[in-house]
Amino acid sequence: MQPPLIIAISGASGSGKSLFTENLINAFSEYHKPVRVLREDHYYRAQDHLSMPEREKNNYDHPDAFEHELLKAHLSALRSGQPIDYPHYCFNTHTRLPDTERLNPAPVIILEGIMLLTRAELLPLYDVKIFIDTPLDICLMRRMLRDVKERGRTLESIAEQYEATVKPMYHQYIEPSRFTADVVVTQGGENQIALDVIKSHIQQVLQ
Ligand code: UZR
Ligand code: MG
Repeated sequence: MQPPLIIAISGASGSGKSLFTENLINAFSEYHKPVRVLREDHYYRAQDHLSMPEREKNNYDHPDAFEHELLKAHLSALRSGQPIDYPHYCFNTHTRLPDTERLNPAPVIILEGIMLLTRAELLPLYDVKIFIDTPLDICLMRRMLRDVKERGRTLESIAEQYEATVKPMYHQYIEPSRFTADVVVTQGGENQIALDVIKSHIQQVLQ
C-alpha cells in the first residue's frame, strides 16, 4: 500500500481550520471514506494529576501543552499502515477521557490544529502544509461565540484567557509558523478557490 497523503491545516484559534477541514471532507463524501481527520486538540496532554484550579491556570496556547511526541508516533504508524489509538480530550475537565478510539490508516489524512506548524520535527511528516490566515479580531469573535456555546465558558473567562495566553502566544508561536506553510489561505474556511485547489491535489493522489 502507498503511504497516506498527510495534510496539516493550521492557523489561530477561531481562524476557520475546522470549517475548512469540514468543507474539504464534504467534498469527498461521494468517495468511500478515503479521508481521515485527526485533530491536534485530541493530543492536549492528560492532566489527571492536577487539581481543577491548576488545570485552569495552564497555558493551552503553548506548543508544550500538546503531546506532540504521541502525535508524531501516530503519524509514523499511519504512514507504515498501522492503526492508532486516537485519544479523546474533554475541554470542560481539561484532561483526556479514559477511552481511546482505534483508527485505521486511510489514503488521505487531514490534521488540524493551532500548533501543527510550530514544531520542526513534525514538519517533514506532512506532505502539504496549509495556514488559514484570518484577522485576529474575527478569530476572537468566533471563539467567543463558540466557547460560550460549546465549551461551557463565560465571557469573562474568555477575555481573561485571550489577554493572558491566546493573543501573546499567537504572536510568539502561531504567526511565525505561517512561513513554513505551502499554502496560505485568506478569508477563512469557506474560501472556495482554496478548497478547490486542495481538493484537486487530493484527487490526483487518490487516482
Ligand atoms: P481550537 N483550550 C482550553 O480552553 N482548554 C483546554 O483544556 C485546552 C485548550 C483552548 C486553548 C486554545 N486555549 O486556544 C484552544 N486557551 O483551546 C485551541 N486559552 O482550540 O483550535 O479548537 O480553537
Ligand atoms: Mg476548531
